[in-house]
Amino acid sequence: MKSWSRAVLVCMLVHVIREVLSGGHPYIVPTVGQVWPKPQMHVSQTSTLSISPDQFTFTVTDETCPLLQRALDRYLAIMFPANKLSTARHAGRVSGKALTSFQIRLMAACEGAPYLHMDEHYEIKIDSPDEPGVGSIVAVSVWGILRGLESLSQLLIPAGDGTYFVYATQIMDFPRFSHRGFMIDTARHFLPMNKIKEMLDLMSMNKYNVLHWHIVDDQSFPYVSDVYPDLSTMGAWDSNRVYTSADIADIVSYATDRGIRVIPEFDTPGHTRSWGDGQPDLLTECYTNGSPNGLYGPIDPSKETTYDFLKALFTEVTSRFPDHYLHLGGDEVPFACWISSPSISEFMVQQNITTYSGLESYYIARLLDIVANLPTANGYMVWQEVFDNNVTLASDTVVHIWKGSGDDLENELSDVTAAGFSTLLSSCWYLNYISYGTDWHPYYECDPQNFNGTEAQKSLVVGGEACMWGEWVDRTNLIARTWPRASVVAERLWSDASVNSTSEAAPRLEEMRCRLLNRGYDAEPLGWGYCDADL
Ligand code: CP6
Repeated sequence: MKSWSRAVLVCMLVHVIREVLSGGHPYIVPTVGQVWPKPQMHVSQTSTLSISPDQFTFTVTDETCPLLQRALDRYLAIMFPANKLSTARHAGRVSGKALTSFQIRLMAACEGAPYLHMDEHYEIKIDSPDEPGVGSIVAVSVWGILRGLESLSQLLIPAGDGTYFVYATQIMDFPRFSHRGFMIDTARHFLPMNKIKEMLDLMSMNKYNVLHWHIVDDQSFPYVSDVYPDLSTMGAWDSNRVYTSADIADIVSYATDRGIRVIPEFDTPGHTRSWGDGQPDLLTECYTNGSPNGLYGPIDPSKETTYDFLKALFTEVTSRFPDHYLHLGGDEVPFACWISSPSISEFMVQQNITTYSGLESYYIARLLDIVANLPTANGYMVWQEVFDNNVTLASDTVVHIWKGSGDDLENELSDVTAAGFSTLLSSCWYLNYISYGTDWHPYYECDPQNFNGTEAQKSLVVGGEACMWGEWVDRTNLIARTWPRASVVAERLWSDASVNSTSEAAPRLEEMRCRLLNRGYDAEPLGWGYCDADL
């Protein structure tokens, strides 16, 4: 503790000196060697060890885990980038004894795919009193090892001469929430495969563990279906802007290697305009003055063929996306077209359905029944409207909250969890909204467990998702608009609830942003300043 407080004092002194030297243009000075998101416990000593890339090796207790072997190769390249001498401000530092061997201790059998509530605990010890001169990561699961490797990579500080140094360190870490998601939208604009992979790389660097892939919507249908090929031949922007089954397998395996689940969203019955091009009888025909007006509304819930179609489509979808969960959407269903349709009115009379939200519920209930009974025994996530409309939901359903703020939001969290459902928060993390100046403080200050409820209710909050809706976002601005703003959400979802001070986080976030830049990603600046890789 004594050495720790000395380190803080030194930091403060450096800060003051820099402010004076910068002639009245103070900026937030990045920290050095801090881990983002902040670990549950991180103690470092003032003593350092030196690392020479050509003498550094990982030794592994479990040689039978290919996913782990691939992760080690990946992290060696991240930790020691070839041909890249840092212009580090830490150059010339005298390092201590050499750290040459780093032990990776996986304590249980290697798992093949990530899942909700997987174990992500890990411990890092570097030159600890009980093991002097040695470095290790210990975890029960390979997912914990992955998180530990990311943290380790962030501890290395370039010495400027091609070697690195690291403080003697102990970290004990685990996530606060088990669903830490990021939503991409490939319907408003197509996103090329390499951008999605770049997002997955950045997500793993921020310990995100779910890619929510809002793959289709009103504007385009880039998912290539073998059972209904016309959906994409007619509904995609064009034949190049599609995701084949091979593309999906590629994304899923790339994500799996990084401990990231892939949850596709096929949003119905609204948001389906593009589905209608390739599946002519699927959508409701809208009427004006008693005759069809050429426009189409939500999926037509009155036709049996609709449900046959959904069963075949979702059988295929769940065979391509191995995660237990599928996102079924269910948001923003407009009623005007249903109201205009004589055949819908007739169907409602027959079925004794008296309201349009009742009709929506009828559709969703049938969809949920289909999905729950697929060969893959799937679970599902839905947007909050489905819960708000009192649709009967399976007990493992995750209700995704995207609307509201203040009391409305707190009441929704409280109602959903009181009903016994797991829930996920996005309302405060719509990163597609931008504004001039610092905008990350509200993201950092939004806490998914900030509502009136019992401990049991709070524990039903499985996490949250930052969303990047794609109306004004394509491959040109996706990365910079997302990062480092999504890093802020990542820390809220990983670190302890008490880690909530924006002023304490700011210098660490600057370091994280510089780190992402150093690693070759175009993360946007947080304010004025400079950093190694901005030349
Ligand atoms: N698309 C779909 C959208 C949105 C939603 N669903 C959306 C709504 C409001 C805002 C941003 C996005 N574009 N399918 C709502 C979940 Cl502000």
